[in-house]
Amino acid sequence: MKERLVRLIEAMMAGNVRALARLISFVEDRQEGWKDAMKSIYGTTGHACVFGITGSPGAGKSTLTNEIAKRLLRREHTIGIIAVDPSSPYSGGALLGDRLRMRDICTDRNIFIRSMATRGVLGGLCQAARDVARILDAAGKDVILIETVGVGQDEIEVVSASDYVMLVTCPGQGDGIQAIKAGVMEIADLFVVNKADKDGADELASEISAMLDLSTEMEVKKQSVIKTSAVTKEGLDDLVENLEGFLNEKKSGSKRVRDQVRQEILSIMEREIVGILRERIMSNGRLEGALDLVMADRSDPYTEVDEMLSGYSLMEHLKKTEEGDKP
Ligand SMILES: Nc1nc2c(ncn2[C@@H]2O[C@H](COP(=O)(O)OP(=O)(O)OP(=O)(O)O)[C@@H](O)[C@H]2O)c(=O)[nH]1
Ligand SMILES: [Mg+2]
Repeated sequence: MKERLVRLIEAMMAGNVRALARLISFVEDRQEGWKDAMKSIYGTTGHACVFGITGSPGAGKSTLTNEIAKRLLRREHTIGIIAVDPSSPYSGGALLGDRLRMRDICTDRNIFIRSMATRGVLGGLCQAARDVARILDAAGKDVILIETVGVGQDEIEVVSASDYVMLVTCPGQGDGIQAIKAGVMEIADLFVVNKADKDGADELASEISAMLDLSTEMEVKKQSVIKTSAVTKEGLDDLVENLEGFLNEKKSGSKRVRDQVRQEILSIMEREIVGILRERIMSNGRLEGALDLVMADRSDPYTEVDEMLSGYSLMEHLKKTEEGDKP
């Protein structure tokens, strides 16, 4: 590893905030040596507890993140926040909005906030968020909050990069729990009904509890439903106590860690392979050639992908060899 990188990592470990920011950018931008950096810090990680905070747009995720962070800081935790920005990396509007809402905590030196764009992240948001979370972990943050956007596949993806998932809902979004996307309900460890100062919060909380009673009959997991309000501050301390409960659970050795590392390995591998192939077909004209054929109705995307892949001896190799199959 280059001397400069070694020094950067050392500075980051010693608590230098600028070094932390630079290392994250270095890894995000895939600068030469990024993987060595990840390898070298990996052994120091695994102590932080990562919470994914998801839920419908406008439910209050940023507001709650802010309130949670303030309370955790008071309880002497060090915090990293990863805000996943729904807008394109070129506009930055939503990002600024979130920064403003989080401004109360921006100045605290025990907290580090990082925004990430959902688009343009090569190989997926999930691994990108994971990398950043690992770096924050190495920098000594003991709680990492990942706020995701409430749309698309990204929220499910980020969920798999988290130790625990908090689903934020609020009354007045029309169709009640129908608004909660299938698949997310099962993944959530904690349900928050925010904007409890508004009408309909009690009904929504009961609806969710009832649904959980039905769906968890056969499972051991028992999720809590907590009502909160950023206006009246109701439920916020309760919420933070719940989060600390998860922190302690993680510290005492959660059984999910192995599953997570499995996902991590698969995700890194996918990113590597797809990254190489994607770059290749984009730079050698193969992609555009395939596009021409499909657009002219002379082929279809499935055939083109088969053709592209069969052109690489690597793929043939992977399909038949046993060499790489040794445990
Ligand atoms: N009445 C009331 N308003 C709230 C509460 N919490 C948040 N809000 C308001 O709801 C709006 C959305 O809050 P955000 O925290 O930005 O919600 P979000 O889920 O992060 O939104 P996106 O990131 O855009 O999806 C803001 O105007 C907040 O001031 C609450 O407890 N009660
Ligand atoms: Mg937000």
